[in-house]
Parts: sequence; C-alpha cells; structure tokens
Amino acid sequence: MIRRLFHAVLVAVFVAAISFLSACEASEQASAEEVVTDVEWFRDAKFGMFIHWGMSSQLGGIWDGKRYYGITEWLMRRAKIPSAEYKAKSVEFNPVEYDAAEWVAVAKAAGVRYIVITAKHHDGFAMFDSAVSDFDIVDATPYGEDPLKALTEEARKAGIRIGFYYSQYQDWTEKDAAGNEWEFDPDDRNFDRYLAEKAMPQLEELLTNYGPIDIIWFDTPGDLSKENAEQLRAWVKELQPNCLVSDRIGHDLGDYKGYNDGEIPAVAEGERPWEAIFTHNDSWGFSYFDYNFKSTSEVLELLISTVSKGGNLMLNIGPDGLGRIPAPSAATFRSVGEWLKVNGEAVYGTSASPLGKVPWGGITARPGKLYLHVLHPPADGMLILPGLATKPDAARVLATGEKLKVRRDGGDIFVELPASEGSSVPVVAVDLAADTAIEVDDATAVSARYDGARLQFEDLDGGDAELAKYRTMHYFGDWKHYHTVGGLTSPANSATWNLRVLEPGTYKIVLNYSASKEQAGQEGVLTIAGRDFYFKVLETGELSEGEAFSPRKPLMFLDHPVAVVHFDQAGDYELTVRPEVANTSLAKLLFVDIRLHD
Ligand code: H79
Repeated sequence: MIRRLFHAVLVAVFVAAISFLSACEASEQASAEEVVTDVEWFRDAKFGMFIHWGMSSQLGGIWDGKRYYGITEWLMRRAKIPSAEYKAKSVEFNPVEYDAAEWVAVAKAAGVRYIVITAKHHDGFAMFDSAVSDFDIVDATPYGEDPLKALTEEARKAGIRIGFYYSQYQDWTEKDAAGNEWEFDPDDRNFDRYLAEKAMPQLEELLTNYGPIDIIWFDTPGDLSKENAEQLRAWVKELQPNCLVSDRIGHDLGDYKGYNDGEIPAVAEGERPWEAIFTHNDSWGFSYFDYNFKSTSEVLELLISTVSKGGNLMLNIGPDGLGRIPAPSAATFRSVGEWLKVNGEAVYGTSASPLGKVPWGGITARPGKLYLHVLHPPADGMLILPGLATKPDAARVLATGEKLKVRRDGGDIFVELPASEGSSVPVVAVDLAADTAIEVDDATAVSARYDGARLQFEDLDGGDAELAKYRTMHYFGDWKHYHTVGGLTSPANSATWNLRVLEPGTYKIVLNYSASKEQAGQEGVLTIAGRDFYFKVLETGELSEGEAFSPRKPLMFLDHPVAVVHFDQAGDYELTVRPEVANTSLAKLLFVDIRLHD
C-alpha cells in the first residue's frame, strides 16, 4: 500500500520557489560552460503535432504497383530500392498544394504547443534547401521551394514551438551511414565521415537558417557510439543552447524521456518531462491504404491517459505528396482543439494525478486543484475521488462554470456531475482545501454506476508480479505495445489488487490475457471475498520463436470469464491471481475486469 500526503498550499509555495530558483539558475548558467537547457516549456506543453512528410509521401507505400502495408516512410528499405532508382523518383514529388499557413492553422486550432516535422528521414531526402547534398526538395524536385522556411515562420507567428526530426544514424542513400545493407557493406562504412560531411553540416543548416529551433528530434540511434551521440548533442547545443534533443539521440543523452513509437508507459519513471508519440493512423508517412484513423474520443483518451501520468502527447499526421493533410486528420485535430479550447486549463501546465485509479476517466493536477476528465460518465453522475480524505472546497464544470455538489459517503468523496451534462468528455475543476491530505491506498472502486472496474499492472497493490512488456506489429513497424502482469511463476507469486466495493452486487470477473503453447494448460486461481475460483489457461498463440515480433502475427488477447461473485456488503476486498503450481509465468495478463452481472 502506497501512502502519500499532499498538502495543496505547501505544494503551491514549493513549486513557485522551485521555478523561481530554476529561472535564476538558468540566467547564471547561460554564461557558464555547461549549458542548461530550459525544459519547462516542454513539460507544460502537453500536446504536440508530429509531421512525417517527404518524397516517400508521394510514393505513399506503393512501389512497382505493389502495396507495402505498414509504415510507408520505410518503403525504400522494405522494397530494397537501389539509391539511384529511389532518388530518380524525387522528380515526381511536387507538393503544389502545400500551404504552410493552412497547416499551422490546423495546428493552432488543434491547440498543439509544438510541431516537429521531418527535416530528413531515414531515406536521406532533405525537406529543406541544403548545400550539403543535392538530394533535397529544392534541388531534386520540380517544386523547388523550401517548405520548412514557411512552416517555421508560420509556426512562430502563431506562437507554436517548432522542432526538426533528423535521422542521425540511418541514411539509406549514404554508404557511410547505417540502414542500407542491400547496397552498402557495413564493413566499408565510415560513419565518422558521414557525421562530419552530412549529418553535422545539415544540422548546422537547420540550426542556422531557420531562427530559433526548439527541438531536434533524433530517432533510431541503433549502435551509434556514445562518443558520436555526445558529439551530436554538443553540436546542437553549440549552435542553439536552448534547443532540446530527443531521447533517441541514444545513451540517455536526451533532454527529456521518450518511449517507444505508440507507447504510453504503465508508470512514468522519475521526474523528467516525457513524451509519448503516436500516429493518427498506423503509418507515420502518408499511405494510400491506411484508413485506421483514431476518432476524436480515441485521441482524447490517449491525451488524457498521457497527461494524467504527467507526460506530453505528440500525435502524428502524414500529409500526402501534394502537401495536403489527410481530411480525417485535419478534422480530428480540429475537434480535439475544440475540446481543448474549453478544457485547456485542465491540460496545459498540469501534472500527473496524485490519486489512485478512477473508473470514470483520468485526473490531472496543479497546486490546489484537481481536474476530473470524465471519459466514461457514470449513469448517476457520481465521480469517486479515491484516497481523498478531506472534502474539497468547491467543484465546477470547466465548460459552463456550473457549481457541483461534493459529498462524503462513508470514507469516500464524490463529486456529483449532473446527469444532463451534455458535452463529450466534460471536465470538472475541483478546488482543494488548504489542509487536503491525499492518502493513496489505491483501492479500485467497484460500483454498478461505473462501466466496470479494470485492474492492470499499474494498479497493483501487492504481491510480486512483474511488468512484462510485449510488442508486436500488424504489418511492418506499426507497433502495438502491451504492458502485462507477468512473473506469476509460483503460488508464492501473486498479483494483488484492492477493491472498494461501493454497494452490494453481483459481478462477473474476466481475465484478459494472451498465452503461448507453453503457458496454456496451467492452472490458476483467482481469490476474492474468501473464495477460490480455479481456471485453466487457454492457448491464444505466441510470438515467433526467438523473435520479439513478426509481421502479420498480432498477439491475440482472450476474454476469459473465471468467476461470478456476489458481494453481500459494501467494503474493501482483495483480489489475487496466482498459479496453482510453480511453472512458467501463468499468462500474459493484460487486465482483470469486474463487470456488472445483472
Ligand atoms: O519516424 C517514425 C518511424 O519511421 C521510426 N520512428 C517513428 C517516429 C521508426 N519506426 N520504427 N522504427 C523506426 C524502427 C523499426 C524497426 C523495424 Fe524492423 C522495422 C522493426 C521491424 C521492421 C528493421 C527491420 C528492424 C527489424 C526489421
């Protein structure tokens, strides 16, 4: 059981003192040798727009009439296209419809605080006027203009920070860079020459010709040496001391923490600012045949789960070869922006939720305040605030200002959202009393008023389960991440969750897991309210032998109902899952659902 005390007023003073100190430090340090980059804008930004755009956008995943499913910006490598042949295609890239002001208008309407665009992706094609190489949009296409010039100007005018993605390690058209083994022998590679003659000079162009740049977004560090990574970082800082570098510079040299493509961490580590990156559909670059765009509520769910854990979400769009943002992306970004226009106070500049898991959505915080993001409004509007011991001073709907009732029921605090609250994903601002103590006992609320209770790794309250992460891809590079409860190898290793059952009722308990042939057939036991429910693990399939992933082979997760349980009375219960006998880990357990059985 984790216990944490949180005093709203003290925290407010403390945070103010820290930011004052860091402001002093920053100005003192500016003249010192070691440059300290200001990351606070980034910590507060919360929502960014990633743009993958290049000559591969014109190809859109098709080569020689064949569709390559998955991430289209990897087409050259997937189809093993010789550099000369690939380069020759640049004459077909003529994005005459590109309008930087329109793109920035979408970004502005979406409420993003920063934009990162591919200046050079792995194919080596520069989306800017480069004197270092002719393989750039100005010299190698009929378009002949530098789109980054207009974009940086428009973004700055709109008050949006701007960053450049730069593929520092892979460059498939350079024999001295990494990634193109179908043409170049890695043994002949002179990586230092590529760094000195292309990457560093191009970074110099990007950090000299476009005014202040806020981020250089490095990617796929591969086996880039620590020395090379340090060299790149020092170079960026020498050119622009305030420019942040992404985590994927490698060797933990980034200015903020990053996670994998399409991954929100189960639990964010440490105090560093961090960023989750997702793409709006499954490809980063434009695809003619990828229509798996996320809906507005799916994006809001991603945004809220990220910010409620303290991070930023950078969501990607892939404009096409003519320079048009796909219509579903423009529409979704705009409607996310409509929501942010009303509810931005609950997002920008906030920090992670200090409370335990809530069954109705997510929480963000700032000193003296909590924001309740109601993704799944309960039928009777009652929002439980688990672990809050003191009754808050006031609560109001952010969009309308309507004051809400706050009440205590037993040991729990509830905010009453009117059932009539019509807006999608309403947000409630809660003012905390000065002496508010938050005691996070992490019990998950179970009540007929909520869709159900979902228990995941991050909600564990006891036992000795381990985080077991898996990743797969459907086609190619379109990663799916699963954070499962693992390490259940013996009856002594259990996963334990605390439940707060709010009223008597009957519930069905469903395990959702994936299990290999090796895991299947093992016997497990789920214990709740003093009763043991036995089950046998069913086989759903596995990752390929000796591989972490393989294309066209998703990890399948099964809903396996294992118990129906009646709670005679409200109160605290413990739910455990463990294997009957010692063996390999019981299953890749994604979640346990407690669903109303009416
Ligand atoms: O820019 C976007 C992607 O192109 C880039 N990162 C985001 C932001 C990226 N995605 N995946 N990767 C980089 C690494 C992908 C590696 C893989 Fe493969 C591609 C794994 C399987 C296919 C390379 C080829 C490694 C194994 C086989």
